[in-house]
Amino acid sequence: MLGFRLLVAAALAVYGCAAQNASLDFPEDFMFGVATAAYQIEGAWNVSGKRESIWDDFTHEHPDWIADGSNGDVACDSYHKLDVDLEMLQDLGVDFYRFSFAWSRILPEGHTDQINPDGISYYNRLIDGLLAAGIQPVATMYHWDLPSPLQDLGGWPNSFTADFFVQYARVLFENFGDRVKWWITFNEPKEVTRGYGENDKAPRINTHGIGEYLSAHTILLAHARTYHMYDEEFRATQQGRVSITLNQDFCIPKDDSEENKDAADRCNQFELGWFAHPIYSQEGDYPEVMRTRIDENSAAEGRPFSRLPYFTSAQVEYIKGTFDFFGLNHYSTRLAEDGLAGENPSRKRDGGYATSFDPSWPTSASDWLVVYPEGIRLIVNWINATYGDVPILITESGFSDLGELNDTGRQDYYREYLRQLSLAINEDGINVIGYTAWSLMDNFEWLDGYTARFGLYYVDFEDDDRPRTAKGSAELYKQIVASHQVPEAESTAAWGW
Ligand code: GBH
Repeated sequence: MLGFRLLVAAALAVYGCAAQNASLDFPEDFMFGVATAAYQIEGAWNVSGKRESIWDDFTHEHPDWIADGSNGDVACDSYHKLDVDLEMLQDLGVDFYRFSFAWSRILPEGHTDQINPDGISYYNRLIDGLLAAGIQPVATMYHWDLPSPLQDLGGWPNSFTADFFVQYARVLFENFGDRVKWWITFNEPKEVTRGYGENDKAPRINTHGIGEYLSAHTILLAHARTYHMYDEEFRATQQGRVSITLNQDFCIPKDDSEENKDAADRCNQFELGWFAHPIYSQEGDYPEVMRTRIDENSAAEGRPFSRLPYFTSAQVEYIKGTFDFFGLNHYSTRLAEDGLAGENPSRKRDGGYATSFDPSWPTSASDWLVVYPEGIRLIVNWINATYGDVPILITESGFSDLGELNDTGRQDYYREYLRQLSLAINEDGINVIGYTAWSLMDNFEWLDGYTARFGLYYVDFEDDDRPRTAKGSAELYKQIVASHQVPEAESTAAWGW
């Protein structure tokens, strides 16, 4: 009798589980959000005490480096349109809003001797507005806008920049940590290093092969120090989470050959493992394949030291484990093959791989972004296989076009990427805890200026008022957030999925 009752109970439990899986693509507690970054939306570049960052200088001194010669002086004018942004967020019904603090709005010179009260009060109004609307703030400390005076001292290749970052992080914890429970120290450190190595990001100092490794070294230490500071001084009272956001457009082998499989692995190690291995792996430090290849190349170049700096063993231990989740920005996928690319020397060349796209993959308004939905399932599986069962928060993902309101390309992208992500969760058992659409609204897209648009909301940059209009994708996302389900496409996608 007891056996029978257990059997019925078990059958009911299995049925209940299956019924739940059949009805929901994402678990009840899965979080949906949208993201922006300070320089890309705020404008107000020189008012209320804010001073210049390297992106102000870059765009002002070299409009010729930006596709449409534009800058973020006004952008979406979110500094003055906070209430409108909050209404949009509320309308979408998102669980969280990922935004970034502008370091030079809070500390105009980058240093803590001068704190700008207007900067503090702007972010207080944002955070309080979010909480009043039931939206969790997810705050990025650094989304690429280094205060110019710190660049004058050398910027990220200078190890002292870590000291200034930690002092700034303390100001953020002290002022906002009572209400912000999700912290991201750095957005995409790999992209930050491109400003010192690959010549396409501010401050565009091309010290390729050296500057990018020194910058990464400083950033990893700054991140770890910030994490430990939170542990020692703030965690007990504030009870939040602190991590970092790494980006990877996943590399898969161009064909089945062993050398191209190795090339794809090197691509993921040299781009994602570079930061992930020191923080998330069991053994810590840079990936072995980077250590070996860069040490060998440096020796062959006749250098007395490796271009990849060394951590002391105490530093390896100190950096290891400085996470509460894995922040991942993922947009696209690439094919990797064995070969030499990039300047000599450079990180790319040290990696010994070249990347390309399959011509059948749908394209976007950004030359680096193609649509390969399975890629998001593959990369979260790779992270889980490589670093263990860490909770993964997708902190950015999205699609660019030229600004259509009926943005079918973006709607297809979100539908297909989210379907693949739900398979990773439900079929593969990967611990993905949330997804963030980049972006809430069209904004200043770095070197592309305003030519490539990522928003769920359209922004009219010709109008002084910067009016926002919901696109089709805003409606779709709203529906997904509310139902935790990905609807079937209403019409056949132009791309034939
Ligand atoms: C994110 O970066 C940023 O966090 C966000 O600010 C930005 O607006 C958003 O995505 C959309 O771009 O082809 O070798 O020259 C995305 C990072 C940008 C990384 C483009 C790869 C091109 C590499 N990606 N970049 S390459």
